[in-house]
Amino acid sequence: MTTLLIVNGTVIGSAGPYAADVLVEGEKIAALFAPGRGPADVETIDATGKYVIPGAVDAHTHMELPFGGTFASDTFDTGTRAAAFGGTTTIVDFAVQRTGEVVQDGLAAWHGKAEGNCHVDYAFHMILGGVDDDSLKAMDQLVADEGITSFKLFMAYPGVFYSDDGQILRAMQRARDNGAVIMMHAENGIAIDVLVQQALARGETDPIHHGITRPQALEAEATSRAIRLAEVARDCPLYIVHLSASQALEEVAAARDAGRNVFAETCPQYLYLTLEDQLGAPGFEGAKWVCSTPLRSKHEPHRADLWKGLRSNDLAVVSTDHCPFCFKDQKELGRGDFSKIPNGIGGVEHRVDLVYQGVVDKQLSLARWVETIATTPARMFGLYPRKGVIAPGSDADIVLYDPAGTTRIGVDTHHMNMDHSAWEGYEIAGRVHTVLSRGTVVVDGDGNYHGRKGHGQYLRRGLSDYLL
Ligand code: DUC
Ligand code: ZN
Ligand code: ZN
Ligand code: ZN
Repeated sequence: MTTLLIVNGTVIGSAGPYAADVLVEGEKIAALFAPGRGPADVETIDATGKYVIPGAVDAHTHMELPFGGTFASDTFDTGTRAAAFGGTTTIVDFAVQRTGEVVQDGLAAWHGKAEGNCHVDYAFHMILGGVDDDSLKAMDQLVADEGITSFKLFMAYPGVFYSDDGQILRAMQRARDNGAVIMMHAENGIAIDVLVQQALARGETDPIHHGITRPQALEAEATSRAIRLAEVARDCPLYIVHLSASQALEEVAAARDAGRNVFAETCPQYLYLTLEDQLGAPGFEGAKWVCSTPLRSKHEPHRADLWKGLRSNDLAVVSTDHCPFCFKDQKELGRGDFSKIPNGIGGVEHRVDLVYQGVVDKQLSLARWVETIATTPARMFGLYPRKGVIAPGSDADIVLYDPAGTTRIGVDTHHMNMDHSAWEGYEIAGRVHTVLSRGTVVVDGDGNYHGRKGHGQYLRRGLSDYLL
């Protein structure tokens, strides 16, 4: 059993930073000591000048997601290795029940993709591609037996993942009964499809029309409708995914102020990137920034509002919605028709750094950085206190973060299986230094990789800490 002591670092906890030495025994954190008070004669890692934070938890990834006739380009192997490089030691990916498929068959297929291939620990949410009597029964079984305690529904993508309001209400009622969380892709897909067809009929085929045909009003409307449906389902816990815009945030904030059990996440792309970045890209290259919900205009206050939402806790979590597609042969499927561009941005490697940039920019405290990328996602999805905290008994998933370092993001240095980066040329003041996954150093301070495919284990999750 390995025993090592992380010395001289500054641990970031929910109450803020404090000096402590962290003892790791085997795969667990064994104890915290006042600086210098830990055992002698054990191997040490010197964390002088570093923040010691829990390994980050990305609660929203899509490895190998089938979309628009192709698949997200990261496998569980490449995607979780990239995650490790970026300080993310747990992912919660979305297993998919395709419409017409048995839920458990979809889950088995996802286990087949992930098992033995992951470099860091992983868990699943379940996407319900069709709500009916069988899938409702399957929800109970997944919660009781499979450690899957959250289900994602889509108000977008009619004909593919889409659920209508009746289906949504039934799934919410079932979740209220079995203790699960409902995660919602909140965009009015029926109305969006009308706008898309009208744009194409006018000959508006460029990537920028993806965002223009998904106005924030249709995100806000769907967010509001989901909140009301959850209210009718006796306050089924509702978690809005990839919230991108001010009006949708207002709906969440109003619901929370009214005491509803509603939560939301945003993603780094909405905190930094804009429709104008996409518009400024030459030719068809704007396709690199096609994702749903879409990037929003810099001439509206979305980004400032999202940072404010993270401070106020109206936004509880930052996840990536990591859904990479290569430009060549994948994004290019939509040349001449933006609606055929596979939707998604790859970012699983960069969330810890990009949210840390918010600390540098005085948008977030250190404690809030750690909460939004690690502690709250762990608590929200039933992984706490095994994950998301530096505490005795927790898994020794630990990141040493160097605030004096620099991170340059680009296709030449990233580890994701993508031929471009949505963040090309970004430079961040701060760097992931050392990464431990269950007591094993997987990335050392010089950036060398010591992890391996198969080290990552499947995590059966408990119920959310946020159930009423
Ligand atoms: N949005 C994306 O950008 N990609 C995958 C699915 C989704 O909802
Ligand atoms: Zn979505
Ligand atoms: Zn509020
Ligand atoms: Zn997603």
